[in-house]
Amino acid sequence: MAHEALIVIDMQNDFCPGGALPVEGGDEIVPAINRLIELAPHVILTQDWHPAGHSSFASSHPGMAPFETTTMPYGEQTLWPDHCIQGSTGADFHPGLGWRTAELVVRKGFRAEIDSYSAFFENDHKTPTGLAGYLRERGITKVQLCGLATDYCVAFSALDAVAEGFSTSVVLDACRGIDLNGSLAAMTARMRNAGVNLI
Ligand code: VGL
Ligand code: ZN
Repeated sequence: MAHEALIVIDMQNDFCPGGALPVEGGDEIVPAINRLIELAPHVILTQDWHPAGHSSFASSHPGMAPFETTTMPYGEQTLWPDHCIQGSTGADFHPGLGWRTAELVVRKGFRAEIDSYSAFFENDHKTPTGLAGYLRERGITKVQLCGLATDYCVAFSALDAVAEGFSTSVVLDACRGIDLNGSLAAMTARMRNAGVNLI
C-alpha cells in the first residue's frame, strides 16, 4: 500500500467541457478521482503545459486543421487545437479537483518542438520526464492511473509505466476518452495486451 501511487493525468480545464480541447464528460469524473485521491497513500498529478505556438497545435502548421495527423522528426503526431498554454486558466486544474495532498506535479509538453502524452517519456519515447526515477527513488512499485484522456495521455502513461516495470492499473470509471478514429478501442486493447490491469 505504501509502495503505491495514484497518478492523476491532466485533469485540466482545457480538457473539460467548455475548454479548448474538451473530452466528453471530462468533468464528470472529478468526484470519482477525488475518492481515489482520498484512498491513495501517495498522489502525483500531471499537467499538460505547452508554450504558445507549440508544435502539436494545428495553428503552428499552415494549412493543417485540428485532429489531422502530420509527421514530425520523431514520428506521427496528431494536431490539436491550442490548449493548456503555460499559465493560462485552461491549463489550471479543474476547480473541483482535490489536489491538496498531491506530492508532485509533473509538467509535460513544455518543449516547443516535441509533444508529450506520457507522464514518463515525451513522444519520441526516449526523452524521460524524470518520473520513473522519482518513483524508484521513493520505493514506489505500483501505480494506479486515472484522468484524461483515456486513449492518449492515460494510455501512453500506462504503457510506459508497465514497460518501466511498475505494476500498473487504470481505473476506467475515473477516465474519459477522446476517441479519434477508433483510438479508444485500439488503445484499450494495447493496454490490456501490455499487461495493464484495467479496472
Ligand atoms: C492530451 C492531446 C493533447 C491528453 C494532451 O491529456 O490526453 N491529449 N494533449
Ligand atoms: Zn497537449
